[in-house]
Formats: sequence, structure tokens, C-alpha cells
Amino acid sequence: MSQIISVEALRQRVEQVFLRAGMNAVQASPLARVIVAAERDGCKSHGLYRVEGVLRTLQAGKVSGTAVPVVDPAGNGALVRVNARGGFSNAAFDLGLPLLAERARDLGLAALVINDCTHFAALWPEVEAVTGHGLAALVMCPSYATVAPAGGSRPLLGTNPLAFGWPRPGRDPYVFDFATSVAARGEIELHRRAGKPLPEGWAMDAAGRPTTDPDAALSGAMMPFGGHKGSAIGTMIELLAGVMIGDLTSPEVLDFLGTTTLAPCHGELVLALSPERFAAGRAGDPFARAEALLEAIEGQGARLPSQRRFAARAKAEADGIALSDAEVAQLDRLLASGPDGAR
Ligand code: NDP
Ligand code: PYC
Repeated sequence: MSQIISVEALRQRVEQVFLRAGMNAVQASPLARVIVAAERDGCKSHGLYRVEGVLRTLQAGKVSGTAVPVVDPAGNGALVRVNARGGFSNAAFDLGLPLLAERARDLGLAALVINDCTHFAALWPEVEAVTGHGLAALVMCPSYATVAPAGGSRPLLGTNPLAFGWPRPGRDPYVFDFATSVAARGEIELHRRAGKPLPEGWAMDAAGRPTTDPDAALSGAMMPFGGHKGSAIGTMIELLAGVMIGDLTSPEVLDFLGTTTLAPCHGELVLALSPERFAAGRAGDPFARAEALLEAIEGQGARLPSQRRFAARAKAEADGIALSDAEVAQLDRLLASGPDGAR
């Protein structure tokens, strides 16, 4: 059984759950938008099931639902710094984006540093927001220690997502966005809930043995994607979006939270680059040259990353989103109970 609901109606319903839980509109509105965007685009690992995690984290007092982010005056030049003041990253990103875009257009390159935020969402909504300004984007953040470095056997790195976007005038941008672990941790949780074994090669149990049991994986360690390559990229993210920006690394986040059942708090790094400024004075229009490359990829029958997602979006915008009875019941329950009812 399922219920069909429009994207906008679902966004309003999720926002109501957050407002009812005591969050202010500054926090509730962007948070509802990104969670419903994930559900709309068929990214279940960061969709509706995260609503309960938000309420759990509020209930545990590990995030502020009423924070109002501020632009930190210490940021200047190419560096825009926003302090989320213990709230969710999404409101802080919305505050910093116009400044980031303005500086990237002026200087060719600018960075938005978000400090003291809780971040559990997919990164592509932020990447798409930057490409919407005609800029390329590179976004990254740590999470909490759940991934063993290549050659190791204990959780240390986070699932540390990395996302990139390139603006394509008149078309959807080129976007990739992935965990630097074999899969997002949210996928393991979804396998656990569905009672399904994991694919081989995703995780080790607490004794460091390969496992396909989601429970054993959740109390063991996940594997980096691509062996030493994913391990190195995950480490780079700890360094750039943790150490360098003066915020928590994934092991420090886990020490602070003491659990992976709450949403992680740390920082985030968003780089915006102007293709026109970088290519100025050189032969060829960067956007036209990019099209030639992307069309050649598709010309071989390969699909571009995010094509599945954009197709899912178009379908959801036209036909609505199908929610299972369990998903409807969960939203109803959380709307009635507020954070006290979060499991
Ligand atoms: P996936 O492996 O599902 O997808 C990764 C990317 O690869 C997507 O852009 C996807 O596009 C693309 N892709 C997948 N298959 C193909 C293919 N055959 N050809 C070309 N491109 C392809 O992502 P993950 O499970 O690693 O991550 C899911 C989400 O989890 C991300 O949005 C990430 O930001 C989020 N996350 C957030 C964390 C946090 O701390 N905030 C931590 C970890 C993950 P498409 O979507 O169109 O399939
Ligand atoms: O899915 O790996 C994940 C994740 C960690 C924090 C938020 N999402």
C-alpha cells in the first residue's frame, strides 16, 4: 500500500513536524527542503527516514533547533565563514551562499567554511545551489568514525561525502556526490530495516572479519571505496574540512556524541570556482568545451552521474511521491508526539 503526495505537500508536512518539535523556521524550512529533495530524487538514504534522527538529536540536546547562524566577521577576501551556532548546516549554507557566489565571481575562487553545525544531509542540494550561480562547486565534510582506513580494521574515518558540480547553461548541471566509503552508512541502515544482507565487501564486524550482516557492520567498520584511493580521499576530507577549518574530525565527533544514532556535528567546506575567470585569456569557451566532453561520455552509451536523480525528480514533480504506509504512519506519529516520540 502506498499514498501519493505532491513534493510541496510533503515538504510542508515535514516542516510541520520540525516546527511542532520546537524548531524555528530558519532551521525547519531548509532542513525540510533537503530531506524532501532527497526523497523526491530517489535518494532514500538521506530522505524521510532521517526525520526521526533529527528529532532524536534534538531530544538528546546535541543540536539547536532554534539557532540563528551568523556570518563570522573573521572571514574576509576569498574566505566566507559562517558559524551555524550549533544548528543544522543547511540554514548556515543558505546564509553564506550569496556572499560565496559574489566573492567567487569577483576573485575567481572563494570558500565557504561552515563551523559548529550538524550535517547529515546529501551534499548535492548545496552543489546545485552553487552551480545555479554559474559556478563550479566542490563540497565536502567529515561525519563520524565508522570507516576503517585501507589496511586497518577499526573505525576511524567518516563516510565523508565529496560532491562536485559543473554548471551547464540551459541544462541540469553535471553533479556527482558520493560517500568515500563503499556505500553511505544510511544504506546499511536501510538494509538492516529491510532485513536484507549487505553486498560483499562493504563492511567488517567488530573482530575485523568481512561481514554481510548489517547489525555486525554497524557495530564493526565500513570499508573505504576503491581501497587506498578512497581511504586517502576520506583522509583529505578530515584534513581540509575538519583540521584546516578548526572543526571536529570524525573520531572527535564520535567521542563527542558517543553514538552514531544521532546526527553528527562538525564543519563543512564549500569551494566555488568561476570557469570564466579561470579560463580568461585562454582559447575556447569553457562551457562549450565542457559540453563537448560530457557529450562524448554520453556518446559512448555511458550515463552521467545524477542523470538517474534528475529523471526521478522529473517523475516526482509530475506524478508525486509514493510513501509507504509505514512512512505515512511515522510522520503522523512524529507530528503528534514531537521529539519525545523519537525512537
Ligand atoms: P551513490 O553511490 O548512490 O551515488 C554516487 C554518485 O554516483 C551519484 O552522483 C550517482 O548518480 C552516481 N552514479 C551511480 N551510479 C552511476 C553510474 N552507473 N554511472 C554514472 N554515475 C553513477 O552515493 P553514496 O551512497 O555514496 O552517497 C549517497 C548520498 O549520501 C550522497 O548524496 C552523499 O552526500 C550522502 N552522504 C552524506 C553524508 C554526510 O555526512 N552528510 C555521509 C555520507 C554520504 P545518481 O544519483 O544519478 O545515481
Ligand atoms: O549515510 O554515511 C551516511 C551518513 C553519515 C552522516 C550522515 N549520513
